[in-house]
Amino acid sequence: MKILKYILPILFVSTIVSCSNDNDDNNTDPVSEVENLTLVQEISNDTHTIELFTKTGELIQGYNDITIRLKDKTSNEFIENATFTWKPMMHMVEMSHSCPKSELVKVTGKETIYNGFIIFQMPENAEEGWDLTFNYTINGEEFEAVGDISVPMSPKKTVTVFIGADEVKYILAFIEPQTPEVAINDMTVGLFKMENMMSFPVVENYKVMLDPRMPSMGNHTSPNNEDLVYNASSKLYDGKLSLTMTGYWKLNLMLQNENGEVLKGEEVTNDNESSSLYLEIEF
Ligand SMILES: [Cu+2]
Repeated sequence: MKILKYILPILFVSTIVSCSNDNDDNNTDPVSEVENLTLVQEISNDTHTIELFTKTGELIQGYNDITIRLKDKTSNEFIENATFTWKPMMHMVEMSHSCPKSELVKVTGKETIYNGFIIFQMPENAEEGWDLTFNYTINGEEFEAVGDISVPMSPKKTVTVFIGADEVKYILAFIEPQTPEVAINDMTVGLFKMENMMSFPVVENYKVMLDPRMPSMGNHTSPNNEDLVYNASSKLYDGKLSLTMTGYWKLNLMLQNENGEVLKGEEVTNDNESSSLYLEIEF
């Protein structure tokens, strides 16, 4: 009896393992490549299912780091050699528009996953919302899949749309740190120009000056912040954000073009407690 008690669980476990191996049609381990991610939803057409993943399992107004897998509905295998374009669209009462996004590319060193980012500058509301179209090619054959997506409002200001002194419409989005710490954090933002309803090119070689403040505590700042400068390899802006305590921080910003002209934002002084250009975090 005592021996049986040990053998039974072993038999049981080995049955599970062999079953899951039998059911796994794919030549790679498809679970491990998304193990730190959560499924948001699937978008399907007649032939394929696209699985959308983020860390939280949700999309939200602002920056979204999105990973996808493409599954063949007939074979249940993940497609490893597709090339993608994607097109987020907000359908508003008066007009439709897209938003800033990266390319959607195969993740280096992975078999089944593709990654990119989308910055939704507006949240959905009762009458207006977003959809996401994927156009993809597999072995020269073209496909399209489109689905509605939910983009609720961010509780903090993580993206801002404004017109600069040069009359250009800009979109500035908070990207990092996603998990702020009481420390000097690496900070990243994205800066884009709204050329028209569909085109949002990256703005290069500007500077974003940073002055984080705690309005609830005498509007104190923090030492050793570094302004955000353009990073040509990521096409984003990197700087240092010093956070000396937890709580609500207003990240006062000033945008400077390549000639050092301020296009938006004001210095924080005793008489001026915040800039008109800012982002927010709370942790
Ligand atoms: Cu909109």
